[in-house]
Amino acid sequence: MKIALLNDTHCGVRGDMIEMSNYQGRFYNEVFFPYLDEHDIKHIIHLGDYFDRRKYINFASMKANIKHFIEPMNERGITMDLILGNHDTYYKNTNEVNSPELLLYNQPNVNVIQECEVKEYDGFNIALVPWINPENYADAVDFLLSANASWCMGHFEFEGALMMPGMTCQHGLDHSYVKRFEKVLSGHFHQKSEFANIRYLGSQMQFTWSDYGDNKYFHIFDTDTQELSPILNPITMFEKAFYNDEKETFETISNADYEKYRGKFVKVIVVNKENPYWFDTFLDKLHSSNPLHVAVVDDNKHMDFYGDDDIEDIEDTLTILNNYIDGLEIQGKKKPLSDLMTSLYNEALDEHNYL
Ligand SMILES: [Mn+2]
Repeated sequence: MKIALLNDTHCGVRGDMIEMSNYQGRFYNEVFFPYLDEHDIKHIIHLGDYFDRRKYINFASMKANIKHFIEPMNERGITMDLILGNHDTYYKNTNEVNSPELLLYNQPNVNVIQECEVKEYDGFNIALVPWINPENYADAVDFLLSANASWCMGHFEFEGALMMPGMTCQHGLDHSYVKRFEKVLSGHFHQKSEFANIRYLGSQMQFTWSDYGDNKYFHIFDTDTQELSPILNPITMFEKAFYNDEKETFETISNADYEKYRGKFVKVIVVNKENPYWFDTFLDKLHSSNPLHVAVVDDNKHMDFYGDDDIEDIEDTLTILNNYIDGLEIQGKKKPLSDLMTSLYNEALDEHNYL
């Protein structure tokens, strides 16, 4: 049988932001359920973090989730095993109080996995492991070392796994506890990655700037062939617009396609801004497409605050960078390098806006 895998869908994400629940709805409605319909898939395993906030949810998010996910699932006769993730549990040291059990108890098609168990899917055994905490740690390790299954799915924090680009998890479960499995699939970290026999599937949707540029997938697991197929979610929430009017004319700026920014978080990264009027036109056009949020990242604008002769010899970071590049012996490559450094620098300035 074919099973659809979801993980880290985080109902209520970004402080129950309504635009985010609309985005989640678009994923279910335009991408996920049409695929399940087309391939006649009737079962889902969710690898944890169904809800976003550990202690509460806003009624509008809950209602939207029922409309966007639970009702379409029920209408199709689809069932779901829902493994608890860390965001689904109220306390950090036990899974005893958890939102899926409390909020989805009246959903007959949803089976909440609160304890480790081996479940058989059409003759194929899969070990299902909810979030490991101090209370269930010993039992979970026993289970991992003895479960009668070759594949394991859960919500794991493994030491050495990739948390986000460039950052590795320094604590967590030793992955030698799961080495006897052929494959371990996990939710938790939203960036997809693979190490040893462990595969972090990555989230299906973009929730923060850390997800920018990261292709998001849900997965189909075939119990007959043990084949795992990623299916792309093409809908994004985070876009960057690199502004460089050296490469443009007023016409190309006026006639560019701004529709792709509609309803999204947009970062405008200024590489080169020679003509203020053109830049204003660019921003007007961008805003007319109704983006959700626009941040302009432009270090050049700080220059406007100076102009005072007293501080004339203080060099800003970009000037230092550009002077350095200027001194390099790389004929003909200085300009593209300088543009790249400016764009990276401006982007880095804004990185604390992560999350
Ligand atoms: Mn998560």
